Amino acid sequence: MTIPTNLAALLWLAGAAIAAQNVNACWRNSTCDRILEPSFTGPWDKFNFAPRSRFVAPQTLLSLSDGASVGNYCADGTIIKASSTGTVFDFGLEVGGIVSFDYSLNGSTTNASIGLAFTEAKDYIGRKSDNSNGGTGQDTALLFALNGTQKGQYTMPDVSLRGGFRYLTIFLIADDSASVTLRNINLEISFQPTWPNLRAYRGYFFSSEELLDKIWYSGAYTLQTNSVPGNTGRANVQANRTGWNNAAYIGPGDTVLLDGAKRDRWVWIGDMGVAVPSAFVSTGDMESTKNALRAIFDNQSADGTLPKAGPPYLSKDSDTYHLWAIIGFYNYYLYTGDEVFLQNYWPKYVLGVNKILSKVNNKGIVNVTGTADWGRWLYSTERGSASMLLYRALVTGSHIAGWSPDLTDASAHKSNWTAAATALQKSIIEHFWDESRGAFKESPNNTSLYPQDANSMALAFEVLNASDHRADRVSAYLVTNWTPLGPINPEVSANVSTISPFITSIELEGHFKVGRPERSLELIRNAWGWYLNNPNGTQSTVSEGYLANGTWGYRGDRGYRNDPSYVSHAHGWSSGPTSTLTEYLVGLRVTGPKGLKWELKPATFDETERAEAGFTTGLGKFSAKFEVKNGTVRVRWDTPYSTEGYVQLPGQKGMVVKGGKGSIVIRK
Ligand SMILES: *[C@@H]1O[C@H](CO)[C@@H](O)[C@H](O)[C@H]1NC(C)=O
Ligand SMILES: *[C@@H]1O[C@H](CO)[C@@H](O)[C@H](O)[C@H]1NC(C)=O
Ligand SMILES: *[C@@H]1O[C@H](CO)[C@@H](O)[C@H](O)[C@H]1NC(C)=O
Ligand SMILES: *[C@@H]1O[C@H](CO)[C@@H](O)[C@H](O)[C@H]1NC(C)=O
Ligand SMILES: *[C@@H]1O[C@H](CO)[C@@H](O)[C@H](O)[C@H]1NC(C)=O
Ligand SMILES: *[C@@H]1O[C@H](CO)[C@@H](O)[C@H](O)[C@H]1NC(C)=O
Ligand SMILES: *[C@@H]1O[C@H](CO)[C@@H](O)[C@H](O)[C@H]1NC(C)=O
Ligand SMILES: *[C@@H]1O[C@H](CO)[C@@H](O)[C@H](O)[C@H]1NC(C)=O
Ligand SMILES: *[C@@H]1O[C@H](CO)[C@@H](O)[C@H](O)[C@H]1NC(C)=O
Ligand SMILES: *[C@@H]1O[C@H](CO)[C@@H](O)[C@H](O)[C@H]1NC(C)=O
Ligand SMILES: *[C@@H]1O[C@H](CO)[C@@H](O)[C@H](O)[C@H]1NC(C)=O
Ligand SMILES: CC(=O)N[C@H]1CO[C@H](CO)[C@@H](O)[C@@H]1O
Repeated sequence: MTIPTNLAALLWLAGAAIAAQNVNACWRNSTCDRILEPSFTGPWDKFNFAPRSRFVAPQTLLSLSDGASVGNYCADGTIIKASSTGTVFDFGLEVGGIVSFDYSLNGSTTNASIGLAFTEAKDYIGRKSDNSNGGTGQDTALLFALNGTQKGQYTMPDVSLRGGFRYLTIFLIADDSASVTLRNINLEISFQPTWPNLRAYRGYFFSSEELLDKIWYSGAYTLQTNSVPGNTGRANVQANRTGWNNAAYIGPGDTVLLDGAKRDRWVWIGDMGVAVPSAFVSTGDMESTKNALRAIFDNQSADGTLPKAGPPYLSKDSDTYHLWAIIGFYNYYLYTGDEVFLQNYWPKYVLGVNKILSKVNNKGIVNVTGTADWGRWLYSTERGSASMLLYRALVTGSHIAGWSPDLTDASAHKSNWTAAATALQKSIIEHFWDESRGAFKESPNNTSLYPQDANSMALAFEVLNASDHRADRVSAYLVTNWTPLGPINPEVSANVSTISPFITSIELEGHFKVGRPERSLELIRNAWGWYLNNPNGTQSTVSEGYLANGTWGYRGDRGYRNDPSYVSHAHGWSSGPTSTLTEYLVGLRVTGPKGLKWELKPATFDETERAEAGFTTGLGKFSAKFEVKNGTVRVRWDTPYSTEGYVQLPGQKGMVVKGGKGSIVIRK
């Protein structure tokens, strides 16, 4: 069929009008980013969860009693009777922000209120919200008293901004005969505040396996929901107050990367360990990361200690989070090459590295004094993960010092940190390695716990490199913890078998690094695939954690008050598949600041027939693709001319290449 020219022009005009309406639809007064279009467009766009507009309406209505769909949402009017328990509005995916609607009351009552309750998981729909406030009181519902008015418009107050939900239950409290008609229910999305086009990703991923594509995009979308205006964090409401308050200051700038969409809505810097690489390869938003790092480094103690979380919390009791902040600093600089940031924060960075180095004891390993951690139970001050993290911090610190020799004392720091890393690596093997078990112990004197965190980090951080015979034993040990839903994490599972997609994200990188990509891919499909396809989840994000029996009660016995509704369903620390599918399955990775140097090392051609990915730095666009056809593999790449790459295909010799386009065809 050919479209008549005038109709085509009309369609084009209509499209342009829609585009024009969305332009500059940033969050309120935030300064709008200038990027309006994605860096890469193609058939993968259909997997991108991000809404086309900052203003979204619900998609379907559900029955509150059984969660069954009762029809599509219609802006013209939904009648809610006081005699019913309420109606559930399903936005179809995780969203967050400020809800508004027009209401019209039918009934003579002078004492009517409209209630709003929000949940991420479908199994908590009802007249109260899932919990987020951090105290012992319930979040309950927002109640809006009509005070005798019959008609009007309602907009949620700013302090009641709801950062993460998929389901909104609305109900009417009034005489049983009354009803209210709601029109134009509208959500103004508050996340990714500086983006005029929420779909303008700087990266992409696309493969022959749809499940992997969807999982990649669920991680990317999670990071968007975690990038928020700096004045929409959770107020430090403790004790037993009910309700919630999301109007606290959490960090500088217009957009800040925090831990979770619903909660805690604070910068938790350990949570950035996985989130930052995933944000870089997908949305490409590094501004939110920079502001999160500022919130931490700006609040460093004079002795060098970094807080584990940003304002308003600012507690300084975690050496492992201190180390994650140092590693996060490196990641930010690696991906952006932001010299201004590096120059400004170098003295604080050095102070931070040397502070934690001073905690190395006479065994040559870290003896933590700030004992708080990611949620695991705490067994010993000599926990292996702290030394693994320090190893990574020292290696990456010496990279920064080597890349930027003009920084104060760069060469002295480089040689000191390199020497310290080498010594630490030896001490780690001496004190944590258990040859009979083929895995690292929790602490030197503990032969009953072989933690997922330290063992995953040993591989991901190359404490053992791929050629070390011990590396494959660690990879094999990690597999012994697997279930069909993911690995049981021993260090958090003292009482309840629990799965941590955060630590499992590090495990993914570990198996890839030691040449067991099939293990990483199986984990991605099982664990993340299970969550994404769970009808009670958001089906659009990655969750903080869950139990091995397939329910939500992550950490119920470890600070979460046995309240499974407190769990976050959109947590950036669980987005490991997003970075690892790009950086290891496709194998395209930045190895020098801003991508001046990069590598292309596809992990395997046996798992997917095709995989491709791209991302963008200040130097331009990077992309790579492999395709297996009839026994032949064709690998292609395209990178900025000013760069230099290292290309190595599985089982082949590597080669240095100049930036630009290139390709290789090999027999499989
Ligand atoms: C936006 O408005 C808020 C509230 O009025 C104010 O605190 C904030 O500083 C403003 N931000 C910018 C970038 O103007
Ligand atoms: C208002 O309620 C009355 C009594 O229940 C009903 O007959 C009438 O149709 C309702 N009107 C509207 C506009 O819903
Ligand atoms: C108004 O309704 C609320 C909730 O049903 C009730 O607690 C309150 O007593 C009522 N007030 C009046 C004046 O009827
Ligand atoms: C979803 O939640 C409902 C209600 O709690 C439960 O009956 C059902 O088994 C859950 N489904 C899955 C797949 O967990
Ligand atoms: C009713 O009064 C409450 C408390 O003053 C206020 O918050 C609310 O906005 C009022 N509702 C309307 C419709 O004016
Ligand atoms: C909340 O805490 C306050 C202060 O400790 C106490 O007086 C009050 O009874 C508590 N309320 C509930 C509902 O527990
Ligand atoms: C760890 O540090 C604490 C506090 O400084 C100290 O009391 C303890 O002896 C140290 N333990 C080891 C094994 O170094
Ligand atoms: C490097 O280590 C040496 C020996 O411990 C020390 O004297 C020197 O101050 C260190 N340099 C820096 C820049 O910290
Ligand atoms: C190991 O030693 C630490 C003190 O250094 C102690 O707290 C811990 O209980 C010991 N663990 C075991 C399993 O003996
Ligand atoms: C899952 O495990 C939790 C914690 O032990 C328990 O409370 C819950 O009842 C279990 N649920 C199912 C469906 O087995
Ligand atoms: C597949 O490869 C074989 C052997 O190289 C060749 O003979 C055959 O023509 C190829 N088939 C297609 C469809 O390209
Ligand atoms: C006490 C202190 O230095 N607070 C700082 C913490 O970090 C934020 C964000 O950078 C600053 O605004 C505060 O001044």
